[in-house]
Amino acid sequence: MRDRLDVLNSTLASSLRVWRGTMARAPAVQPAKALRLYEFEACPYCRLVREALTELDLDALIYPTPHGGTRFRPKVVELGGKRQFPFLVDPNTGESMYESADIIEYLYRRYGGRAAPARLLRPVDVSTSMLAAAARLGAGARARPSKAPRKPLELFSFESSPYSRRVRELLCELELPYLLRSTGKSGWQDLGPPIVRATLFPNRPVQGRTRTELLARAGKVQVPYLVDPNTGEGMFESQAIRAYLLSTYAR
Ligand SMILES: N[C@@H](CCC(=O)N[C@@H](CS)C(=O)NCC(=O)O)C(=O)O
Repeated sequence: MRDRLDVLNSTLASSLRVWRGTMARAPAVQPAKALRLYEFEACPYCRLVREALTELDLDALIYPTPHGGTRFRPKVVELGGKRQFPFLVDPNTGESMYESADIIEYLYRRYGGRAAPARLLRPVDVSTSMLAAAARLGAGARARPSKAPRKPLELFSFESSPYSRRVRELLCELELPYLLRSTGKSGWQDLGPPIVRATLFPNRPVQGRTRTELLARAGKVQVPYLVDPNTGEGMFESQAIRAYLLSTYAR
């Protein structure tokens, strides 16, 4: 019951952002080396950057920096000089930057081959992202004690996915770094849960960079899908993934 309510609440958070961070369009250029993003789930500005990652179909190494976190917060001060999030490092160009609007602009121009969406709606974006964070009642805001993994985990997810959000929030609270595999939808036929797609469009071939990869690796296209290279585990289902993360990494 608690889990169902939480999924419902996560759906509300996505609705407050009018489901931005759902559809993906292939980038003009794929970065050769993974982008690095220092951020936390409950941060409204970070959410705007994560939406852009989905919409640009870009993967990124996520270094979670929740309040009270000690694993990656100091690194941001060391690299950029101040404690502010999001903070992007692009090892392909040597660029690093604060400010969500600048990061989004940079990602669109450098990798999207197109201009970023106009900033006219920026106040609306920021305020609805704040409302979405408030709706989540502090999930993905504060660090909890955890064991550090040897290698980053890997998560197939798209920003607005209500189930994926619950996994990302826990990864964030446990300060577990992960390679975010952007798994945005490739067309309107992909909208809705996997079961709807399978019923309405059973013969539609799977499309999209990570979607085809997910099908080949795990046998179906559903997010979240977590891979833990430290233990060899690979699993679907947000509830099972959360239970796994808690039993493996929480102290
Ligand atoms: N204008 C900045 C605002 C960023 C900002 O205020 N971030 C907050 C988190 S939402 C922060 O870094 N707070 C310091 C902290 O969490 O310790 C942007 O758009 O990136």
